[in-house]
Amino acid sequence: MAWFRAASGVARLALRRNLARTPYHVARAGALPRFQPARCFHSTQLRRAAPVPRPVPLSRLTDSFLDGTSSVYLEELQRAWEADPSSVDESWDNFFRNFVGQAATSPGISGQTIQESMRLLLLVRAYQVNGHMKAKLDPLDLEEREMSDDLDLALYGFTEADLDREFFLGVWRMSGFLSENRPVQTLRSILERLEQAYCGTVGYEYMHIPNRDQCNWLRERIETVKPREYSQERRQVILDRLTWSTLFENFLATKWKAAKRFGLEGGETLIPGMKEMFDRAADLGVESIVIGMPHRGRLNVLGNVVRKPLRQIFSEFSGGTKPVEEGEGLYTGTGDVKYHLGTSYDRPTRGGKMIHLSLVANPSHLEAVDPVVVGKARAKQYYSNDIERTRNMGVLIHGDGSFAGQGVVYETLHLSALPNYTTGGTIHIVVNNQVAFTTDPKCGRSSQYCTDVAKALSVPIFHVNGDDVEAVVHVCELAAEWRQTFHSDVVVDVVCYRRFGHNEIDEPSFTQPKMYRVIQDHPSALELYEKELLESGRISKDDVDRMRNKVSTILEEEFINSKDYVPRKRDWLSAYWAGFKSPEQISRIRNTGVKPEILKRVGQAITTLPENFKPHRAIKRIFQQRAEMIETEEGIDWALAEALAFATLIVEGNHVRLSGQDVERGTFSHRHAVVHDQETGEMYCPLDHIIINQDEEMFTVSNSSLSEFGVLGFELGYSMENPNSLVLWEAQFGDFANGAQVMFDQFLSSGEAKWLRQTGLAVLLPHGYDGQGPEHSSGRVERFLQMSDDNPYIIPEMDPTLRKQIQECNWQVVNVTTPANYFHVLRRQLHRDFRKPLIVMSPKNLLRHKDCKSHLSEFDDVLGHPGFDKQGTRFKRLIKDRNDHKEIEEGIDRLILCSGKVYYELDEARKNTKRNDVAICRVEQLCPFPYDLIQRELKRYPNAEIVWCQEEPMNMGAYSYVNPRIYTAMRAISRGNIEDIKYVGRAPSAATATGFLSVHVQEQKEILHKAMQPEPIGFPF
Ligand SMILES: Cc1ncc(C[n+]2csc(CCOP(=O)(O)OP(=O)(O)O)c2C)c(N)n1
Ligand SMILES: [Mg+2]
Repeated sequence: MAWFRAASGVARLALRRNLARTPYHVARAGALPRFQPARCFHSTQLRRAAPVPRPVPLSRLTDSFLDGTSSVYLEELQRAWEADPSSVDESWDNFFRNFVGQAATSPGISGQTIQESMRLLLLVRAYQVNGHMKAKLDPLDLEEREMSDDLDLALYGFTEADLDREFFLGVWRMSGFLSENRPVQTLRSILERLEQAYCGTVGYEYMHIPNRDQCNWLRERIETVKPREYSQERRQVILDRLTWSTLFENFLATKWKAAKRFGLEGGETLIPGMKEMFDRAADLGVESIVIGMPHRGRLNVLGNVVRKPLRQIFSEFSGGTKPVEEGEGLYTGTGDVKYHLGTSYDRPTRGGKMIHLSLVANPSHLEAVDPVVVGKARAKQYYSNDIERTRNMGVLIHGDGSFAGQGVVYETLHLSALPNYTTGGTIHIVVNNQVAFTTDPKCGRSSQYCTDVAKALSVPIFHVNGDDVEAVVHVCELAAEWRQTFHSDVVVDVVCYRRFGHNEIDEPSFTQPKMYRVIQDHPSALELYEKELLESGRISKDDVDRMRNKVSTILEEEFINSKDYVPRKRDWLSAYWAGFKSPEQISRIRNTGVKPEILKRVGQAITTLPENFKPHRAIKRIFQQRAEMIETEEGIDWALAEALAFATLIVEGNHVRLSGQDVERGTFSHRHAVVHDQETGEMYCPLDHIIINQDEEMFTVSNSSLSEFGVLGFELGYSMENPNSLVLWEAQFGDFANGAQVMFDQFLSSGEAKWLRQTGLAVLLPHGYDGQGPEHSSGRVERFLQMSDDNPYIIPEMDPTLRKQIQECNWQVVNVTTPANYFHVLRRQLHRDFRKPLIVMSPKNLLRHKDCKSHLSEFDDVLGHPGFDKQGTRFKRLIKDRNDHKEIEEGIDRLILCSGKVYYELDEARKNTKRNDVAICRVEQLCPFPYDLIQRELKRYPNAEIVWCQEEPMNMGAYSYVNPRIYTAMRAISRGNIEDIKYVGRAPSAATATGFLSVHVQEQKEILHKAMQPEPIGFPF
């Protein structure tokens, strides 16, 4: 086999050099005219002089090519083969059969030089790498791109005169073209094969994938001997699906001429492509697909792929009707435009299986739904025990502009292979209509393809001409096969066009006149396919007409039925959510205390490390201290309280998942949810060992990639799948959450109102002023409060048994100050019959604060214990003053209302100043506002000056939120007016905090000083 080795060694070297060249589009920029339609592979005009080859006839090849002894070996092998062809390896059999047999009669081969052999290999390789550059991808044929001269024969020293010479390509250990048993071919036929495989209506990009098996797998499918051929039956199905796709848009266009629908015209082959992809995926074991997509063609996908009833789509198109009253519990929310709505259906596949499809609702913000879909797919895998990740998958549809432009695309792609985020591959389909609103690709991206961002992953990208429906179907199927085989992402780039404007009332010729002149006369993909099938006699005109008539008739019927369509009660909660309450149905408030024996038992589990485990010395001490806290029941700190909340939820059968940057250890080195053996590096997660045979993923804590948008979106999607889970995302520092602002604005704060979907996602945002500068102090609580939808001037029903305040509010914002209260607020997320997002301004220095400790009795449900209120042990929305004040305390001169860690500083200052006439109450739940408890405290201190104290500047923090609400509470009990609410805190500021520690210290001192000053505080401060 030395011949093989030697030859492939030389070739590898040459290839590596070839591949290492600077990318042509960079290296050659400026050297060539900008748009050179260099599509001519038969060119005899050499653009660049090729090095003159020094011919060495193959027949004379001896030791210079084969190493020393191998020529002898070859002769022996040949003799053996002549005696018995089966006595040698199959590849040698091929070699001798083709090469030796013909050598005598074929002057072409005998003249083949080593250099030519090498160059031929390079040529084949060049097609594999760059063939896509020459593929006929643009249906409009307007595409102007630089052609790689790698595909120019002249570069390899060949001329037209060589085209009919026969060449021996070799039998290589590589799938596809180079492995075939037909090594002797004319150069013309070699080129034809390469052109057919790589330069047709599909352009394959896969040579950036380093995995040899994966490349071989693709080559086997790309470099096939026979061109792709669908059966008559398949063609009928494809035509039928394309007819549905096309006539659906036509129908909408005629019925609602001026309505925005972001039609798919120009990209109609997406529908047959998707359907065939799903059918193929179902054949290969996929049972459920989560789909995310933007506006373009969404209605078509809803109707034709997901099979949302057409009458419902048409009814919504006509303005829709709000669901009719059907007894208690009807909640319609604020609704959303038709092209944002999600839905889910079970639909049969061509192969006779059923597949569950859910299209996730999404906002206008392009690509924001990407991580949500992936997170939801991952959750489906967890709940269905889909260990191989082959039964549930995510499919994302993108626009060309947004795929290239939006950073969240990259953030999502980069989750794809992370152990705690992978879904075994997302299939991406880009509806590449070569324009984004009014912007041309050349102004919208710096890369050659809109899909180039995906090359950051080692995944294949299939570019396909959207006018060739069979090619679209082919690559869609191939994508499904790839995903099911290699469990990784894959991209299908459907190069199409947009027949009309960005929406139906836009005029595209204002900005793309040339393109639209061509589009005007361009036949639809359906017309092209019908023509092709008619001309080849594969289908009759009658069949075509029958198909069109059938579709038109059904569309008409559904349109008529849409007029009487009455939406059903609610289309929102999937199977897992049965019994969960809408904001209009009362959910009983439950206690969150836990039996003491359970607390003890789980407490021991989470503080015990395996016997032979060797943790870091400091960690060992921390675990010892935690064990003591459980043992003595005293001094439970933040991290242990959190672990107790997680552990008790797990004992109750819930799934707990915490993700974010560095959450395993904790940014502030406080959590240590995963401990590392200092000798072996082994990891141990105590919370994985709460119950016997605990499922590995039941508790998941995972450091994430350094992405806020992507990871928060992922967790949001994850949380929406099943209510029996506490899903948490923690920001490194609270302010970094603004990198995920779209998630807060468009999903978390408004998703239930717009789309009737609930989530109990908890978001932990480290917050607090401790002199770390402007970027690590504030979690920007004001932003979350500003987005809260509770009315500042109306006190809702506050009776404990009738209270729906939280249900009616869009989310909860808390700033908790005790470990026990943190424990209860986390547990409360699941101990209710509805789900609501929870924003927690979480502490930093309270993690180790000497006074920020709780007694175990505050966690339990024992009557008479300190946590036990009138109703039992629950999260305290407000913590009254530490002093054991009676129902009325007339001697208190000042009531300070505050939230968060400033409480401890105020308390300290009160002690230092001996201001026993000052009461300090902690508003632990800012939103929705605890009117009842505020009023209780106002009544308790009838003579007190009312002060809101915060560390944040006046234009930040909770001040703007609480001010009108405190006033509303006061007004309801006839207690003063808005000017009676005094402000103590930092002055308005552009930056959240000073960068100078000394200034911080001074400011903090002043706040405390003012809060305790003996003289009354002026208005407003
Ligand atoms: C994040 C974001 N920025 C801007 C917009 C406004 N906008 C809506 S559609 C669109 C063009 C999208 O182009 P492309 O992704 O190519 O999709 P197409 O409409 O061509 O299908 C723009 C800029 C948006 N919806 N979302
Ligand atoms: Mg576009």
